[in-house]
Amino acid sequence: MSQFLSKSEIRARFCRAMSDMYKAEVPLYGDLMDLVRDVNAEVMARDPELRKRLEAFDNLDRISEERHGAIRLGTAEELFTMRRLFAVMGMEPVGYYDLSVAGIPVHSTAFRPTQGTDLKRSPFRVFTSLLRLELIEDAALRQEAETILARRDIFTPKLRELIETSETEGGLREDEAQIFIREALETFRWHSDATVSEATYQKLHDAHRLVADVVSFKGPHINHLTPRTLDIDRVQRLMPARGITPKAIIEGPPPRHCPVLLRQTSFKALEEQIAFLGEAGERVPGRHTARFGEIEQRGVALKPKGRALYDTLLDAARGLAQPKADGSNADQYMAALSEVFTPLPDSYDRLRSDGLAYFHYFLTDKGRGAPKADLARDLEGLVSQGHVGFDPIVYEDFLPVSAAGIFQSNLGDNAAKDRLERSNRDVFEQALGGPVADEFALYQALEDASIKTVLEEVNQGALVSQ
Ligand code: OOG
Ligand code: NI
Repeated sequence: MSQFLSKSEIRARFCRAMSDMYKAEVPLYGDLMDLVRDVNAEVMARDPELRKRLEAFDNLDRISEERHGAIRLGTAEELFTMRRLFAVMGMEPVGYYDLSVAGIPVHSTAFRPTQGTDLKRSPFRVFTSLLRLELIEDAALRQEAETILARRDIFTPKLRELIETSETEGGLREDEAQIFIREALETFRWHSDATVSEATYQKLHDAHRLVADVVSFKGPHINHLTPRTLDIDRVQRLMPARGITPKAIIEGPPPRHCPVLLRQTSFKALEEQIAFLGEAGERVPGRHTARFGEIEQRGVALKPKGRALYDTLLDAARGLAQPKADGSNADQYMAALSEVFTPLPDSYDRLRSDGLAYFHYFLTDKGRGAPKADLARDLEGLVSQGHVGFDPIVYEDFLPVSAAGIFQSNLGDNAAKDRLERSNRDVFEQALGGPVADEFALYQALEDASIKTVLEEVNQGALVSQ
């Protein structure tokens, strides 16, 4: 039992190690982190109430830490082993994202912690995509890509061994966990030496830029990390002054008093020096664009009814002004977004009473001090008496339209936008080796658990009189 390091502790340490590695690999990402930290400090200085709330419910030292990263895998076996790797850190696959609708040849899930206490310790998650090789039309090229991918092993032997140890023993000890983190980093590390010739790279690149990114390298380099910001609009505005070029618009809902779901923006991927494989094994200099930095700001998780409304409103906004990659209509799009979103109530009271969002319920001080006989027996009664309060449950997942926007801004403006043949969730889950969890069920379980606790507290010692 206690001989094992907790899975959350391993995840938190891994997240920090990955952050250090990525800052060293992509210095501009370090600049973005500095900006995020400065803006977060400013926001807290401006808003002492917020600072107090964050102090109570979060860890102030960790406010600006990474909340997610992303990788792209090439084969079913890689996805299968990746699920086992993330399980060592208490991360399970949640949700299925079909990016084919936006012309991106991948389907994806998010590996993340699912329990309240684990999310609190470290909410770090990894958006994980599997390339859909079947979409390469040229049969010879598809075959070539498959052969190249079959040759690589993205996991070190020691890592494979420790994944198995964790599975059979139920966890890793301190010394094993340290080695696990070190070996796992190898999987996510950048390799500037391509495993293919320039000609092969070009063919893969012409099929789709993502295909070249996944197939041409030794491993699934982490392609971005994403810290949390307390004011995403401000960071977006300040990026250029720090020499960082932001994508044209912030993805997700408009700015609101009561934030919902997820807002995110990124800086454009950098063009980096790489080396192709020459005919006689020599290195041929080249360039590749893949890695970037992102920021996110999360709000309350929406119930299916709220989410359906969000999807409808987002569609409507995009109908009014399709955001252009060059940013020329960014203001127009943001204005349309704010305008169109007015039907989604901007108060937690309404979001709750209309059944649009998930909340965590708790006994208030007033409720705690009240004579038992005065307490209502049902949740709504308790809430209207002020004996029970509620806090928004934070959205922990991703949004397919937003993810497509992040992908596209980093694949260059000429990335294909045609719809592709729809992806197949069964194929994905077969590769994964199990089903992905349903995000709505997870939020509902968190809400239900808080209601159960509150009602138990209310009923404790109370006479059951009938
Ligand atoms: C993943 C892009 C999606 C997000 O935050 O929605 C994503 C990728 O580029 O591999 O990270
Ligand atoms: Ni991301």
